[in-house]
Amino acid sequence: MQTILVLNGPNLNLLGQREPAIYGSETLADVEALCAETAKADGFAVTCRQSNREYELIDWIQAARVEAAAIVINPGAFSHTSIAILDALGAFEGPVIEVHISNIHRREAFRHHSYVSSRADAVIAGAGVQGYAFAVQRAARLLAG
Ligand code: DHK
Repeated sequence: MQTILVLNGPNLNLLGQREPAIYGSETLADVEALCAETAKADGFAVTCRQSNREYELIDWIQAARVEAAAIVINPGAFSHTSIAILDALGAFEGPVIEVHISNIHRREAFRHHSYVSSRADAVIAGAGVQGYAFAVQRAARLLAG
């Protein structure tokens, strides 16, 4: 069974507690369960990881070159700052789906640009945590050809 790597960046460990008016009341555990359930329905497995550290996300993206068929990533604030994460994703050959829980285009100007988007095969923003389910479904569809 092929694996979809689901990566969450900084502060997403606080989902459900952090600014619920923006990010909702569901927890990271809820999101990871949703991804696993969605992937299973399409015949895929997921590996879910979260880190507040840029280097750790980069190491997991590099490992995905041999361990995963697709990546679903919410880079958190690193979306807006990290050329290093963009470069790591550039070295990954499978589909990359970028997720933002909030609609970053309706928020502060500094959130409007994401470095990751230039590598992403699809970008989902503003769908709440349901965006992760859409992202996993899209990755599964791209992998199924
Ligand atoms: C999550 C974050 O932590 C922010 O830094 C981004 C993103 C938006 C989200 O909507 O999931 O700007």
